[in-house]
Order: sequence, then structure tokens, then C-alpha cells
Amino acid sequence: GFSRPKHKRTFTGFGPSEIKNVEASIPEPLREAWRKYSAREFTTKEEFEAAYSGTALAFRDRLIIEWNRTQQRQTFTDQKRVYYLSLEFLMGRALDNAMLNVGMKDAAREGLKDLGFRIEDVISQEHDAALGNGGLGRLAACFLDSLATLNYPAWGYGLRYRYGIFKQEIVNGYQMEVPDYWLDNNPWEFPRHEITVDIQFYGHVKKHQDENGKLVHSWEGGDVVQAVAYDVPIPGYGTKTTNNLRLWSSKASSGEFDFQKFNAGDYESAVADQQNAETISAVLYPNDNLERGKELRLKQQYFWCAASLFDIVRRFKKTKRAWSEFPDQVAIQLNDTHPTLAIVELQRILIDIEGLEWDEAWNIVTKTFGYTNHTVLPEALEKWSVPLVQNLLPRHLQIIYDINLFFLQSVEKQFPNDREILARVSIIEESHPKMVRMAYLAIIGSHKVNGVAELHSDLLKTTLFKDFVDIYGPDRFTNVTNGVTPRRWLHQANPALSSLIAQKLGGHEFLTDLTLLDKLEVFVDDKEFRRQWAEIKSHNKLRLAKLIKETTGYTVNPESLFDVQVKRIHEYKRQQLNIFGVIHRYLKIKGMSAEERKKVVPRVSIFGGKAAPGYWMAKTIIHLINNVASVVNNDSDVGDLLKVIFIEDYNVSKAEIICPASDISEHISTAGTEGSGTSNMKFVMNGGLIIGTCDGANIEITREIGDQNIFLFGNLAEDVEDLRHRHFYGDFQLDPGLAKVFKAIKDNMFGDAADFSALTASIEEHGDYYLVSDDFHSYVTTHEMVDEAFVNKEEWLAKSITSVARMGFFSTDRVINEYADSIWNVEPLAVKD
Ligand code: GP0
Repeated sequence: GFSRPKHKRTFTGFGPSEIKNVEASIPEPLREAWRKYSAREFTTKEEFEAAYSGTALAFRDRLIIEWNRTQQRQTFTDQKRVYYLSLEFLMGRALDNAMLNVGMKDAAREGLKDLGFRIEDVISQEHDAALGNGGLGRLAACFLDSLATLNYPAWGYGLRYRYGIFKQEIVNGYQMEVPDYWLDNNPWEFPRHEITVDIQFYGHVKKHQDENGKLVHSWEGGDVVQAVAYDVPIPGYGTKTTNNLRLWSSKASSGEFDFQKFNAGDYESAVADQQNAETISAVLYPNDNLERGKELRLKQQYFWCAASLFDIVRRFKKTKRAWSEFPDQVAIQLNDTHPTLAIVELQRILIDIEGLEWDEAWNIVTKTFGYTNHTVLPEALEKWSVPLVQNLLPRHLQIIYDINLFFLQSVEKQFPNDREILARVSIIEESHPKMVRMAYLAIIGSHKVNGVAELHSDLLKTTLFKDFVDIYGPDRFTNVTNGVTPRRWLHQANPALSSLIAQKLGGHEFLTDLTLLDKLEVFVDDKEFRRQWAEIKSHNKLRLAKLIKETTGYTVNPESLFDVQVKRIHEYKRQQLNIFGVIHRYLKIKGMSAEERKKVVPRVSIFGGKAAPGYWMAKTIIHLINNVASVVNNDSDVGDLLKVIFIEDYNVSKAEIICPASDISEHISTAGTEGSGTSNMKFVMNGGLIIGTCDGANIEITREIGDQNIFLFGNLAEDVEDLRHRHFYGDFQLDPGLAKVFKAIKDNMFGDAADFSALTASIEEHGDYYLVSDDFHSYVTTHEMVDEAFVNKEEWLAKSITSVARMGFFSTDRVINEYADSIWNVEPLAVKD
């Protein structure tokens, strides 16, 4: 739905003083289209696209200048830089962000208005950059925003997937996956065809002696694939610093081998080689919190690590410094274990290519790397089969064995009479086939390991990585609680709230020092302020109601309590608990008299999120939600008292509409399973309250905002193991409330019960691993408290305002400063005008 311009005009770009030569800034392939559009009058979607292109190119122009200056400045001052290696960067849209960070959104709005466009329509033309699955990839994107805003010399390194996370369509209640081809006319990337790295795979290792009689290894033969750099500018907010995100794309190497094939007329095989090479960066693996050990995924990981390391080393070598200074110039952060091969690759470069001694090299390596763990879920921990690594990366496997040997030798010295610890901490798991445990390799190769919320980091130290705490001492392990960037998640997503806050605090400084929000608390009793606060929430709910109408056809009453759960669909995140709770509510309403119904607080239960394509249980949950929606929403007997909505294709740009519109949102993972969660922070920052378990960052949110401002329920992490154990030995009783829900499902109330039998059986018959039944009663009664609280509008508003005022801790600016001080040892680079 885009609205048509009120009057027709010729589109010449906005504000002639702002953009001088738009056409010259347009890359050749687009120029023809540009001329066509700029010469015509607009009435169609194409014209909106042209308005988008024109605006984007204008801002892009401005970014390029500061981007070049930033890079020159960083090279010139030659101080330590951070490299953030992440297989995922879930950036979302770039134009709005660029306008706000550059600080010229108002000029753009005026210019576009002159031409008859509403800026929102233009912004929404942009395709999301969706190179990530969920929280982990979005965290990386928030980090880039904070790194640039705080003027840190920092680069991101990732893969330029041709297909990002799939688009989700709901067909008859089922999830369908549609490929997300997003690269056409993307103005935010700059191909750097001159920056390429040849990446080797397969082959074999030869040992020989050099001139001095020293034993050296060379990796020979195999295939070569070329990595080509694509750069994306990352503008900081309110600063000229514009950092770089470098994404690698794969293509066939232009080496002799292919050429010979072509000359010999073997076109088909040459083309096949080409396609094989391009496959490496073709698609993002769509699993969240799950690793499946596919060879192509390992290829992606090595391709990206090797290209990034080559680039970093090349940049370092230009400074002509001694190798011992490498860790003073370079900090590399591993976003999860996906880039762990970078550790091995750096060691290989230093010993095989640069000729350093093992110990000298290893000292450099461990000082350079830091490793962030994001989950304790066993199915998410990466392990690669030894035969697979042996075949693809023969030299790296040797180095991994050597790292392991030296490590185990030192452990043996430390714990002379403990055979078992050696088996437990070995990088190699003695299974069939043997497996390389990537998390252990990452710990051994880094100087710091961090979790992403206090509870999570404590669990790492006491369970998963306990032996390594005994070996290295507690100082190698630390916590850095996650955050979100307030620029995107408050200022951009909720401009009205941002400007109300700015009015009260006398400016927008809180956007770069979020702790200033605490100054809002004195206004909590101010009647007029409360009214404005409530009005903004209503407006945001209306905006969401409109999205719901457009995308699902359902009409929801914006006066109802909006209850939102949007995130990847996963059993541990327990959307099943939520939908069972909704069914419970539905049954209760159905059993009520007309008199009783008058007291019901009308509610809209809103869901959104993607299931990994191969995750059948998650897909079953989506199916159930949609079936419940069609029964409940078409039951005129219930009307506005309850509506159930599944928003299809949840992504970053939809999150920007959804987060400001919640009254309450759900963060209800089984205690001890969610690393941190970050949408919890986004919702509270936008004045929504939350219902949640004592898990991940919910605990720290509670500490900050006060336990009277959050609805906590359910079993604690410390009790989970015992409950699971008891279930396993048959000590299990289905909660009576949940039993009623299951009965309704089995009576085919929500379609064919057979479709949902695996879901109910996982709870009733197979041990209820996620403790849905154990937490059900507490969950339902806590929702009753939510209803009661919501009726008391004034008190609800006080909770909402107080919570926002106390959220200063959860900015990624605080997070990045913590990483900089305690892990990277880097300083910001001052920008002079
Ligand atoms: C963790 F291990 N996370 C993983 C993974 O494979 N993917 C992923 O998105 C998430 C955690 O689940 C999290 O708790 C956390 O906040 C986020 O990483 C960033 O640390 C919620 O998404």
C-alpha cells in the first residue's frame, strides 16, 4: 500500500542545494533507468522506486565522502582496529538509518514532499538486507551502528549471500519458503573488483626442509576459488565516522586451469566449475540455534575466514611493523564459533608462510582473538567431522591436532592424575567419526571468552566450559550483557516517542548516552506527559493494526491489549506455551455468561517468526497458531474479546512497526535456555511491558526497571535439570488447565488433531523437555494479573514510563565500550571537523 502523490511534478531529485549532480553519482547500469524515470511524471510503483533510488543515491554520495575520509584517518593514525567476524549481519533497511545518522531526514522529507511523495512511502520501497537469522545477526548489526557512533576504528567482515533468509508465506496455515533474492539495484554496496583473494580448498600437504634445514609444510593442489570484496558504508549517528562492512562474494578463480578448459572446448565443465565456485556465497543457512555439519557450510566458513585474514594481514604488513606488534594493532572478535577457523588460519599464515616459530605465532594468535558464545543449547554447538576437515582443509587439520597436542600436554602437567579431564577437554571428540569441537578450539585460541547475559555467562562457567575455568582460571571468562542500538530501535522505529523524550530532556543527547533517560522519571506523575505518552502508544498500535489489516485481512481493535511474541519459532522459546494459553483463554470466554464477559479485557495475541525449513515441530506450532486464529477470529460469539494474528514474514522492518506497538510482549523461554534475548529490550525501550521467565537478559531488565514493572513467572533455571530428570523417570502430571486445552485440540476444534499429535505428545508422552506443563499454571495466572493491571490505565502508564526511564543500560554503546575496555583494548579515534 503506497499512497499516490497529490500533485504531479517532474522528479529531479530533492533540494537542489543538497544534491548537485545526482546523475553522475549513479552507477552506469542504473543510469539509463534513472534518465527514464527522471524525465517522466509519476503515478506508478515504478516512480516510487525511482524516488527511492534518487534519495538513496543522494545519501550514498554523502556517505562515500566521509567513508573515504574515515578510512584515510584510520590508516594515517595507525592505531589498533577491531575486526568483527560474523556470518550474519541482519541490517534491515539502510536509507532511513542513513538519513537519521547523517542528520538530514527533515531536508529529505521536505524535498520529497515538494515532489509529492510521502517520505514513509519512499523508505518502504527498500528491500530489507536480511543476511541473518535472528538475534545473533541483528546483534552484529547493532554493534556496527555503535562502533561507528562511538568512533571506533572497526570493520565488519561477512559473506555477501545472494539469497538472504527466505521470505515466509503462510498458505493454508502452513509456512512456505520463498527465496530472497535481494541484490538487484542495491545502492548500498560497492563492488571492489580489484580487491580479491584466492582461496584454496582440498589438495594435500607436502613436508620438506628449507635452506636452513627447518621442516616446513606446504599446502598444494586442490581447487582455488576467488573471493571478491563488496563494501557497505556504516554511518555513525551524529559523527562523521563512517566505518566499513566488507562482504565477500565467491566466483571462479581466473587462474590458468579454467582457461585451459575453455581453450580445449570443455565449456560445460568450465561453466560447472564457475557455478560451483559461486555456490559458496549463494545462500545463508536458515537455521537459528542449530548446526547441521554440511560441507558447503564449512566451505563458507573457511572461504570467509581466509579472505578476511588475508585482508587483515595485508593491511598490517603495509605498516612494516614487527609481527610481535600484531595484537597491538589488531583485535578480532569471533561472533560465535562460526569463524573459529580464523584462529587456525592465522596460525597457518604465521608459521607456514611468514616463517615464525610455533610458540611465537601462537602467542600472537591468542592475544588477537576473542570469542563470544551465544547459546548453551547442545544442538547449536558446532562440531565438524574429522574426515570432512581432513579432506577440505588438510593443513588446517594438522594444525588443529598440534594445537590440541600442546594444549593437552599442558593440561596433563597441571592435572597429572586426571585422565578423564583430558578426554573431556580434548578438541577432538573420540566418536565415530571423530569430531572437532569448535567451541573448545575457540576457547583455547582466544584470550577472552564471553557470554551475552549474566545468567548465560554463569551457566557457561559452571556447566559447558567448567573444565576450562579450572584450567585457565576464571579471568578468561567474562560477561558482556547484550544491548540494542537506540538509534534504530527508539529514534527510527518510534519517532514520536523519541521526540517527546527529547522535548522533556531538552534534546536528543539521550540517543548517544542512553543513561540520560533516567531524567524522565521525574515526569512520571505529570498528567499531560502521561496523556502524550498514551497517545503515542495508541498511534503506534493503530499503525500496527493497519499492517495487520493489509497483510492478514483481519480487523483488530486498537483499544484491545496488544500481546506480542515475535522471534524465531523454536521449542525452547515456547510459542507453544503462548498458543496453548490463548486456547485456554478462548475456552474460558466460551464458557462465560454475558455478564462475565463484560469484565473480560479484550486482547489481540500477535505472533510472528520463521521456522527453520527442516524444523517440523516449529512448523507445526505455526500451523496451530494459524488454525487457532481462523477459528477464534471467525467466532462471532467471541468478537473483539480475543483475536489471534500471525504476521507473516517477520523481519527487521516489520519489527520496527511491531516493537513500538505492544502493550505486553512475551519472552518466555524455558529458564536457562535463552542466551540473552534482545527484543525484550526493544519492547521495553518503546514503553511496552513484558511477561517473561527468569532467563537471559530478562533478569537484568528486572534488576534495572524493578520487579513491580515486569511480569515474571515460571520455574527457575536451577530447578530445570531436576524437573527434566523427574519427567524422564515417569514423574509427570499434565497440568489440568493444559489438559483441557489438549482435549479441545484432540476434539478437532482447530482442524485435524492428527496434525498436532506430535506437539502434544512431546509434552504428555515424551518428557516435556521444555517444561511447558510445569510452567502452564503460573503462566496463565500471570496473564490474569496482566489483564488486571491493564485496566488500571494510570498505573500501567506509570510502569511504562518508569521502565523506559530505567533502560539506559541496554544500549549497544555501553556494550561496545565494555568490549573495547575489557576484551579489545582499543580507543576511539577522535574526529575533527
Ligand atoms: C544464539 F547460538 N542466537 C545462537 C544462534 O545460533 N543464533 C542466535 O540468534 C541468539 C540467542 O538465541 C539470543 O538469546 C541472543 O540474544 C542472541 O543470539 C545474541 O546474543 C536471542 O536471539
